[in-house]
Amino acid sequence: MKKLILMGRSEAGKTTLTQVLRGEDIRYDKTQYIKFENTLIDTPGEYAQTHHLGRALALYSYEADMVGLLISATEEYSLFPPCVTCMVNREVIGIVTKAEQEGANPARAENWLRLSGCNKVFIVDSVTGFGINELITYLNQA
Ligand SMILES: Nc1nc2c(ncn2[C@@H]2O[C@H](COP(=O)(O)OP(=O)(O)O)[C@@H](O)[C@H]2O)c(=O)[nH]1
Ligand SMILES: [Mg+2]
Repeated sequence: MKKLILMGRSEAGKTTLTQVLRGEDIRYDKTQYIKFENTLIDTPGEYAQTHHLGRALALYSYEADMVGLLISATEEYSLFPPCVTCMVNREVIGIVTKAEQEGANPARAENWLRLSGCNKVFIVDSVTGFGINELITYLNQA
């Protein structure tokens, strides 16, 4: 599987997605540091939410083959600026989480990710399993 680093604000669903991709049970676990385990790198949301820490994320992306930018489908706004994907020389994919949660608007989140430069966007729900197989297939073959 390609080595994937996940970035996005707190509560976007990064840790839950790493648990699902590893085939683990979902349990809440506040991410306090950049966690490198096998092919997945989980990051604290604070790094994406704080201007100068964002640069640390860009640097850390060099540890991975691919960057995943996450936005929850229930989110009211996007943290990622337009065309931000050019900050790193890795493939950047978009991942919309919580797609099947009540009140979700996955199309809006997908649009934000495309504006930020993601050509490929996966729409998933880690709790229901929606879209997870497509993402795993892509990580295994890309
Ligand atoms: N319904 C739904 N809830 C999710 C999903 N992903 C995460 N959550 C919930 O959202 C909360 C924050 O998730 P977490 O993975 O810790 O977010 P992180 O801060 O980005 O690591 C937890 O209560 C998760 O159970 C999803 O795809 N669907
Ligand atoms: Mg986390």
